[in-house]
Amino acid sequence: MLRYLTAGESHGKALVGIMEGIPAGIPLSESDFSEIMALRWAGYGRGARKKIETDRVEILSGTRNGITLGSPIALLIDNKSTSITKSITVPRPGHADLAGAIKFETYDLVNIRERASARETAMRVALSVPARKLISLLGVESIAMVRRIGRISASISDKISIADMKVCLREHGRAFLSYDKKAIKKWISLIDNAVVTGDTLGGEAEIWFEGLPAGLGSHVHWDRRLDAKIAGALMSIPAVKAVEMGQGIDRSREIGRKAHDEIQYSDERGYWRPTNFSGGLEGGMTNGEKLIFRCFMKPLPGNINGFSIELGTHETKPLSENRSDTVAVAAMAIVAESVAAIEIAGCFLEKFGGDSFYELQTAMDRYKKHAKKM
Ligand code: EPS
Repeated sequence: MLRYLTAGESHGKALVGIMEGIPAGIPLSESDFSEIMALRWAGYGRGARKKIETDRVEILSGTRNGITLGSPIALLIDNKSTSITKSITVPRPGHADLAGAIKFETYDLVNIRERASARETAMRVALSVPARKLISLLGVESIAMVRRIGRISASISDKISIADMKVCLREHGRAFLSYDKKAIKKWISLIDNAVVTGDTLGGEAEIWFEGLPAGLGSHVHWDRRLDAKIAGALMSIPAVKAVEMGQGIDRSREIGRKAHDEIQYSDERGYWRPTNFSGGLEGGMTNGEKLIFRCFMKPLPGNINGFSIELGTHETKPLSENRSDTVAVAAMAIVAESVAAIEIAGCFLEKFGGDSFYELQTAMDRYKKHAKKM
């Protein structure tokens, strides 16, 4: 079983995280974190905070000489921006402010928004690194892309392999997680315009995982279904309001014959499907095809100018000036890929077990040989 916890307020001293259940024998050092942590900040349209934080991850426990021990892995990210002294009493619509204040019986909204902030996702991305390493050693690759910002969609060819897509993104659109130059051009003016008008934007991300064996997750109980685990993890990302597995929305409009992926067999590929409407998931389990899902983010409630009702006085007051991102869809894409990687790593551990990576790999190799013969 893989479990994790995070703690830390947006402008508190630090973010901390603990992950328990990663087996022994996986190479893990602090340099493994830098690329993905930088990618979470890379998106165009992020706020001033991006320039302040370095998001360097320190490993406090769980490794020795750069190898995991099988004991809990504790991580720390220092916050550079740490001063919030003034209280805030006018709740922002669309934020955790009001519901949180009522729930915790506080008149100071800072107490709520500091933990509700998406800053917390920095630690979840950091905690995904041991999980990402585990699944990558088992042959799994993944990628996160931006599919839409506001109403402007980018094209994403499903014919491109993850390896080629990574090269495209590096060359053309790291800050947008897209290779569609036309869409990127339109996104830039859309975002620049939103900065000028003091507004925010939402959008949609698409994530792929390749190399997953059939049979991760389980149909036998609701809480073991991989699609449920991934959807739950995605919906826990701040500002995410919807999730789609494969072409779930589009195919719900079709007749049954057009909604399911035909099964075929060849000696070199084993069982395979010419289409992938299901996004690689059937009955709550992987089916061996590429895992594809989408995650939808509402426009952030942070920057918006306007009025709201003050706590206690019930007077209409202007919203206090609030520093925020204009758009964070690219960051959300990386967070979505990260939390899904953790769920997938958990399913590998559930299926193949093992205190050491060697044990896990041996069990998986046996399973793969058996699956090929079926
Ligand atoms: C956030 C507001 C902004 C964002 C922040 C989320 O922070 P600040 O108020 O300090 O400028 O930049 O995101 C992060 C700090 C991060 O690491 O992603 C909010 O109100 O949720």
